Amino acid sequence: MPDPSFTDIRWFESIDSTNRYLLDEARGGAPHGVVAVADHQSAGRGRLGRRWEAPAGSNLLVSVLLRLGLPPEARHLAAVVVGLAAVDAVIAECGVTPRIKWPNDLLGPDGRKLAGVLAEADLAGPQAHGYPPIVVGIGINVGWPLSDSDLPGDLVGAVTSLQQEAGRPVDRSALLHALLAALGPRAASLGTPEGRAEQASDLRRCCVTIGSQVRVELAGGGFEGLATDVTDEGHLVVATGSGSRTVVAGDVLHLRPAG
Ligand code: BT5
Repeated sequence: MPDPSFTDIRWFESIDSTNRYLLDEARGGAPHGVVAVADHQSAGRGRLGRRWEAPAGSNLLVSVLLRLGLPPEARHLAAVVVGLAAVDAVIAECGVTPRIKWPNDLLGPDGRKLAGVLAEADLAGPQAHGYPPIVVGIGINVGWPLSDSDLPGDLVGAVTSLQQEAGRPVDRSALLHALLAALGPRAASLGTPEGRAEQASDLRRCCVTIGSQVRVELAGGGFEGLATDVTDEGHLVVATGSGSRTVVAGDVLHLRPAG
């Protein structure tokens, strides 16, 4: 059974972006827990203005509206719990164990991308407990791509799907319900510092970035170092020649994987 918070599920045959839809709904006062799902997005969003690709009817494209009253320093954990719930759901439904690449990609066993998460806060709208609602969207590659020949050139070798990894078709609706069931308790636990620390420690357990040599790309430039930990707020700690740096948001390239 899905958590009662995530029972208002609005399933669209086609929409521009489920994140855009829920941000607009949030501005109109929609409550915590509304879920938007699409068979197809005409303008699926990645982070930093990038695009999210998925042929109609093939993958799980879902967003949730979270009004958790999270203080700004803990806001990243909203995206973390969606990523962790997706890991739970993939393990339960497919028997495949994805790892998380910080900040929030799910990777298959050989490091190809299975899913991506996009969190957007409505900083302009009416706020929950003084803090903005957050829309977290996730695209999980369920039935597409079936092989590299399905992919545009720039994604060849970098992307996989649950069907490829599990070796059999995976049901999108069952995956969605498993994700929402796992998300309920994870999102609720963000209400206390202890719960937030618990989610961060679950992230540590499945974060393949920790122990990897990384390049961090930031708006004003980048740097390299060894990713050593994530903080209780879910931020990445990177040891560099000139000391330790904590990364709140940014793109990470794994230069040399852990182990
Ligand atoms: C992400 O961005 O990984 C976040 C993706 C979030 C998509 C969901 S779907 C439901 C909700 N509604 C939305 O409009 N968005 C969310 P980023 O880390 O920026 O990755 C984007 C990059 O991944 C692209 O520039 C491509 O290189 C690559 N990419 C595009 N489609 C992909 C796919 N299906 N699988 C793997 N990689 C993909």
